[in-house]
Amino acid sequence: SAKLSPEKLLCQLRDRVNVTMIQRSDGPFGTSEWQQYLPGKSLSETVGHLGRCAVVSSAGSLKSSRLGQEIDSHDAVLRFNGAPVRGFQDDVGQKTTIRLVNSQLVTVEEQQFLREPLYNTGILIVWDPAPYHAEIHEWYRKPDYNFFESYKAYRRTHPEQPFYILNPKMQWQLWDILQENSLEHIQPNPPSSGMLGIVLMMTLCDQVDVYEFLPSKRQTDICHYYQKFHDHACTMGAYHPLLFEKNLVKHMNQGTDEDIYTHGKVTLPGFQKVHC
Ligand code: NCC
Repeated sequence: SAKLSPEKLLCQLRDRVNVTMIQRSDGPFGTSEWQQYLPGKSLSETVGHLGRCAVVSSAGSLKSSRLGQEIDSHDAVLRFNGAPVRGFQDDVGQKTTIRLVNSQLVTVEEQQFLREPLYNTGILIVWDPAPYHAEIHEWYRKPDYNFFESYKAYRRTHPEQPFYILNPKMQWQLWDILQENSLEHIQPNPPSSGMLGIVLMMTLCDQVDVYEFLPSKRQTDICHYYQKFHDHACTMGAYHPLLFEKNLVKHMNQGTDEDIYTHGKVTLPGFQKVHC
């Protein structure tokens, strides 16, 4: 159902989605208080140039996949929210280079977030479902979840660990492209952490292998590989426009359908490798 050719779509994503982290120069974050909390180095300075990267969805279909070694063979691995590695290495690997978490987790599950060692590995990035194309001051006054105090508390206890705040304009630039390339009207909710993470890694890496975002032959109603909870909506979407995200990613896949079926694997080029 996508309207643009895969090549044009990649160019649109590269040219219109500005993946940036909140910096000192961003309006309300220019205070001397925020200076102490925001990381001094930019994300690209922190990670450097990355070759092959893996994005690991949290889907139940990762269970018994035995993809761990393949995932760990990448230069960098992105994981989401509370997705664990301990006890699941055979299926999901053990390397965590970046962990993308939503503001709900940082706020509602604050005590776990501040205490669990799971979060102490790699670079953390938090994102918040800001209102559609809201101006940064407006968002700062009224974030979806007020995670700022929890962010500061985490930074005080882990000052050496890089921890960024995703600039929320990115998610709506991405949503606009999702909408333009879908025949149906999409609910105005931001893309899932999974889709945001895929585009984030396309800005940092030469190649991005995404695991179990498009479900393999192991597709299941079990929501997460680390829980017993069943919910069809985890894979197909309810709040997030997941089905549209998955169609878009399928359209840009440079790997084979066989790789999707056996490994749940999609291969996307990094934006630096895209010629427009
Ligand atoms: O479930 P969640 O996502 O943490 O999963 C991370 C990303 O993996 C992809 N996924 C997951 C399960 C599945 N069966 N298929 C998939 O493709 C999706 O791309 C998903 O984004 C989120 O996007 O942040 C989300 O977060 C959870 C929850 O807030 C966190 O896990 C923290 O506890 C949301 N669940 C609830 O609010 C109950 C979920 O809707 C979206």
